[in-house]
Amino acid sequence: MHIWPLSNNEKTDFFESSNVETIEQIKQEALKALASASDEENIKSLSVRYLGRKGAVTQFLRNISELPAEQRPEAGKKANEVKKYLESAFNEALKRLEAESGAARDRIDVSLPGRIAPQGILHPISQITRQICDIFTGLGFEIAEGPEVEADYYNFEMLNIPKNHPARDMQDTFYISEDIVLRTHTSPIQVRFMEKHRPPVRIVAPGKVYRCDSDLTHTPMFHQIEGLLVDENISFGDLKGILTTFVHRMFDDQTSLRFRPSFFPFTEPSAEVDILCVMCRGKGCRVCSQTGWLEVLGSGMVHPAVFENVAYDTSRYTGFAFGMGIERIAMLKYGIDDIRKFFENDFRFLSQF
Ligand code: 2U9
Repeated sequence: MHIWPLSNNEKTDFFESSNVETIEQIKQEALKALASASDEENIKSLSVRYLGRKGAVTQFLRNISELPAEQRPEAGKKANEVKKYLESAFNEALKRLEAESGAARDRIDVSLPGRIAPQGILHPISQITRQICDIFTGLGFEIAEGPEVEADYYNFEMLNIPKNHPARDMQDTFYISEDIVLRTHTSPIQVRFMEKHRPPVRIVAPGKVYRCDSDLTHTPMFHQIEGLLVDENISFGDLKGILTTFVHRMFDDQTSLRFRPSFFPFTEPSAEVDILCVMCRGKGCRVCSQTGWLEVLGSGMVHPAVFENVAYDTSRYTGFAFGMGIERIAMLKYGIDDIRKFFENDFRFLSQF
């Protein structure tokens, strides 16, 4: 028998067969449909189809009054039982579905491959700084650090660079106030260290320095590493020995050095150090401006005036100091021609190191 959908012309048949058998058929058909309902929407529409205002069970109940009087009590009882039974069957089915989808949501598939987090690298300047520090710590030096915002006193005065000294113009200083500057070199670290420690002193001082300068080879902030060795009987020969070992370890044993006389207020005598061009090996190229040599370091014997400022006995102690720009060393080591590349944070550039 066809139970659903009920159309007006089917109504008559339905009345006539409206008895216990019919309501049982409605129940079986509803349960069959429920068994193949796969989602919440299906179940809810079945609930409307059988138990809703115009649903089959509701219609059946409504039409009981038209049955012969003796059939009414049993049909009514049975129809109410079916109604309750289907209500709870639909509710159960909805609950079961919810529990199943919750379990699926919470389930973790441990066989799925893990997500690989991209791994960063140290900035090339940090890598070169570490390499340089490692070479000097291997030679018995300690690492020293100090403030980037520095007193004029430590950045200049203590290093034999008085106010109005022409050497101040060389360094294009950023002034915070009349007496406070952004350090123009890492030398004040070494002055502060000498104030606190008696010789022997063997330190390297790496860090950021600031100069009001910007072009292809200069940036307002760059990195330096300076070294200081103070003890009895330290000579220019020791300076040459340490710097030669450093250059050979940083580049290779074939990289010769050339010491040229120079001037710095804090060292006397002073020398600039050239290395054999790492690109053309002395033949002459664009990088070394056809000279075959590259300037990489400044150095000298510490000026006695600097020792006097930190109350070191100049009749007993001598020492040497040196300084280099870390970007310059990194550019030569990696063949980079524009210093600004280090500061643009272009990951395509940085990820090559
Ligand atoms: C103290 C005494 C002496 C450090 C020195 C240089 C020479 C030098 C430049 C290299 C390239 C700076 O980055 S750069 O522009 N440095 O030429 N620096 S001697 O002399 C000192 C330091 C501290 C107490």
